[in-house]
Amino acid sequence: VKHPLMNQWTLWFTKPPSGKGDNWNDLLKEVISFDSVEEFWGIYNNITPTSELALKSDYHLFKKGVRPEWEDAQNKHGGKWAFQFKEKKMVNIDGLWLHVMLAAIGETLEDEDDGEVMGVVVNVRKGFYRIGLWTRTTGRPVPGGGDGNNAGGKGRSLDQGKEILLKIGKRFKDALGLKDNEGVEFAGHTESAHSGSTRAKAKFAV
Ligand code: M7G
Repeated sequence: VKHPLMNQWTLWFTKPPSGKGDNWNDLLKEVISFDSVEEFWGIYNNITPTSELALKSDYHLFKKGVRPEWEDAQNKHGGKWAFQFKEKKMVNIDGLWLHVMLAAIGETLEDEDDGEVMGVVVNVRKGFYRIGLWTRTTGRPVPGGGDGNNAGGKGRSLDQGKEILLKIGKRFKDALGLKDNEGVEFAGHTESAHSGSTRAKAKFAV
């Protein structure tokens, strides 16, 4: 028996640069798509744990049809919630990443008609791990909206849009088991792209 997920998901991997001249696009690889709980575990049990990946690797788990890139039509007006775990030896990154993936595919990070969650990401870096959650909007409705429900923030006021993003940020923070004083920060992708790094100035935090 297969237990279907609400959405189809695709796992992506960013491999570390092998030399100079590698650009973002050469390094980003689509791994596999799935739409059931059983397939998820089959994949999870057969891929390298985050804790064993080389520096500059990423896993991205995104809704099928959305590339894990700022440039994707469904991301270009969006942003991300993120938290950096700086004590790499102390943190159970495999457990945290599993928990966040299960929250994503189990659809517990947002309410059914929010249409905000695009995917989740783990970055392996020198000095930290970072887990992120990408959203379709930055709280304001996007041009053209998107498919279905309130996707793209259609028919939302600015206050409602921001409230939904803050709610998602809190659920993400809970999924990561963070303490009150450990804030997850939100930044729009446009700011990230312009600063040349995702360590862009946070727009808000929870
Ligand atoms: P990062 O992996 O988000 O954070 O971005 P880091 O600075 O902690 O490593 C690292 C770099 O990867 C960026 O400065 C970009 O050069 C590239 N990069 C990352 N993302 C998510 C994208 C993307 O969506 N599109 C493009 N074109 N480059 C990206």
